[in-house]
Amino acid sequence: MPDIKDLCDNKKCIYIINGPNLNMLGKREPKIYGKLTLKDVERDCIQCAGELGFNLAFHQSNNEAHIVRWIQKASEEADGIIINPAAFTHTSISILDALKIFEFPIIEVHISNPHLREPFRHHSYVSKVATGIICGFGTKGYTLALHAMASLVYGQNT
Ligand code: CA2
Repeated sequence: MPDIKDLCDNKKCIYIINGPNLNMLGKREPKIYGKLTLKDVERDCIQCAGELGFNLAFHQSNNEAHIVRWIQKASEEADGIIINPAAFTHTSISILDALKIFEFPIIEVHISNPHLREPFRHHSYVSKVATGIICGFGTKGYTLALHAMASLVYGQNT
């Protein structure tokens, strides 16, 4: 019996989830996070996802509960999660627990390289369940993650 989602649309669905303060991208701290706004990043991801044959849901929240809810929704309808949990990377067991339920690839993205920064950024709860991690490539890390996701979900290099 085919899944209801496959009957409506047989494209793979990828969720990109962003954590707190990433709505400030391009507006503050350009030396660390670059000049592009989150809207610019979303536009680039929509284009890249289209080229890779994905449907894309792109979210940002400053609220941990919203992020947990999106991960739970992804468990019902997504084929992969790309997540930059921002500061929740280093603190959130509830995001880790939500991700543990997700059965498909998870790619953790960081714009900066947290390992070159303060010691409190060196530990990530999300890395415990991430299939792979991309960090230190600026906002380009998101489209790099989409390409990596394509090779994971289609089982080939694209
Ligand atoms: O490098 C990353 O992507 C981080 O996830 C960004 C988080 C930080 O807590 C992590 O350690 C590494 C912070 C996001 C804050 O984003 C801002 C963007 C522009 C201006 C101010 C904050």
